[in-house]
Amino acid sequence: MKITGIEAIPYAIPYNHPLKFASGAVDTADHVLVRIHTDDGITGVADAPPRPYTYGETQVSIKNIVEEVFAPQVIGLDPFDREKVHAVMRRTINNQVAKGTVDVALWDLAGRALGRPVHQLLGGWTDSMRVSHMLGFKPAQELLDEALRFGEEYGVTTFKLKVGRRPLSLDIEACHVLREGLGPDVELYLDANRGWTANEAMQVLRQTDGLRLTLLEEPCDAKEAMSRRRLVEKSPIPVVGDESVPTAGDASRELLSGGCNAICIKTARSGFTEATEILGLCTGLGVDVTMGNQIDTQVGSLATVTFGAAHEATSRRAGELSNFLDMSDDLLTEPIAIADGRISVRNVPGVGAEIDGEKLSRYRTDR
Ligand code: MUC
Ligand code: MG
Repeated sequence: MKITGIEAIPYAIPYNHPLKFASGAVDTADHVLVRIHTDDGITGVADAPPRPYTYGETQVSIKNIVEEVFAPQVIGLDPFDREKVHAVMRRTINNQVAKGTVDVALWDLAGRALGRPVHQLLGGWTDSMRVSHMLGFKPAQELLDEALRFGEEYGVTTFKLKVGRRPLSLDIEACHVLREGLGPDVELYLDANRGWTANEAMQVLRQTDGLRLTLLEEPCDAKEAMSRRRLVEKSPIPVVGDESVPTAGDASRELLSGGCNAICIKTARSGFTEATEILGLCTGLGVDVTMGNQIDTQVGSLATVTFGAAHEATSRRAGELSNFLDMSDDLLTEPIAIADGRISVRNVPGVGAEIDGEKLSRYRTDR
């Protein structure tokens, strides 16, 4: 089998409820759908969410790098020779989301060609993942209302609160209101997207002591190495690296230098291949992992479930899988359902994302 073409299709689907966080905000899913075609007529598909404020990539840059830089060197290769495709992509630095999306599309293609679900090819540990819902910036009472609604409607019992605001009292109050309103059994953890300094993060930890928060993600910029290390040493809860660790090399640097002691894995920026390397590093070192969300569509969320459910360590904690619910529409022919707080893998060949052609025509922005 040979790769005959790669399409990177820009599209835009508005959000009904924008998500705001310390490093940015999303009100439209202006993503890129990547399709890899072969001479066998089999096509692999994956979704790229550009996050300029996190990785510097845009919708235009992802389309360009995939179609103009990667595609000419990858066309003609066997899609099963993934390492050769990665060798091509390694010649371009950064561009993690573009690379990760090509990788997921290759795995999807492989699954379709072999007639096997990719969650099985990757590890086949379980068939569903518990869902964690990400709460963006809002007044405390609105956060509580949203969390209660997710509990009632979907059975979700784990929430990641976006923090990193100033004054710190905004987030401290939100933590207290959520814990009081949700009761002791709901899991709550924080993600500051580098919004604070390490010392501010310490102050928040002191003032939320007793609220049983479980994780603190990307509290400050990991480049502030000395203060970040001090925070990691003193924090009573694991400090999770997210945007500081898109590659296995980044993860090993941050873990070994004490910049974090847990890792957020995101298939959107690491694909399945590099996510597997990061996971191996973490399980080898005895470090906890979470399956993160890059504010993914349903196509992207299926990739996260596929990888997360494939391995024991990634399915231990709830994965961040529900923010597509805030979108006005999506591209799948069959929407993802959240039942009893869980999302199931799709037992079909590939990752399971069947794209609705009519919807893609409606939302694509290149025609
Ligand atoms: C997260 O976990 O940080 C926000 C920006 C981004 O790239 O991902 C999201 C969620
Ligand atoms: Mg994060």
